[in-house]
Amino acid sequence: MASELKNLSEYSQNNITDISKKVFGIVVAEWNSEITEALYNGAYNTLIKEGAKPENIIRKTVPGSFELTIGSQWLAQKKKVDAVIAIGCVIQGDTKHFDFICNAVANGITQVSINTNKPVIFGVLTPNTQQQAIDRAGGIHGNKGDEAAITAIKMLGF
Ligand code: DLZ
Repeated sequence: MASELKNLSEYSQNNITDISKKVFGIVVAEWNSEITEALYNGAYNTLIKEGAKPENIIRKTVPGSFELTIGSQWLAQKKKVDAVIAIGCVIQGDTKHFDFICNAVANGITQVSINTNKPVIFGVLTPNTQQQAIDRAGGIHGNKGDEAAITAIKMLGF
């Protein structure tokens, strides 16, 4: 059971929440865009598959993962938005940038979620290598964008 919960990409809906009237914000970081676009496509397609309307999915793009916090806040503050998904990919490098960015976005979107009282989902990959990112953006470990979308839906059914 625990291992099943490690990967929601195979998740198939039979329990939930009608999301046909729910509005989703997705904020996407441009850094490592080949990865973040794959994550975005996974999240978008999963929301559509589960019943969201295309016109109810609002996408915004920010330069890097560090900016996901303010991007999430701008979306979450919109009255009509029910949940936000923050998508980024921070790859470990030789400097401390990785730690600063990862900590900032994890803490930042947590604060946005608490302050706006809306789910803000952490769809940020923090791999050691590009290959680990590819493996999680539609590769052998599924697509974490799908999982972020399912997490948002589950939170709306809370
Ligand atoms: C500067 C930087 C670096 C080194 N690496 C990444 C990364 O791997 N992933 C990512 O999303 N963004 C990175 N950035 C950019 C920062 O998130 C941010 O956009 C800049 O520091 C400007 O605030």
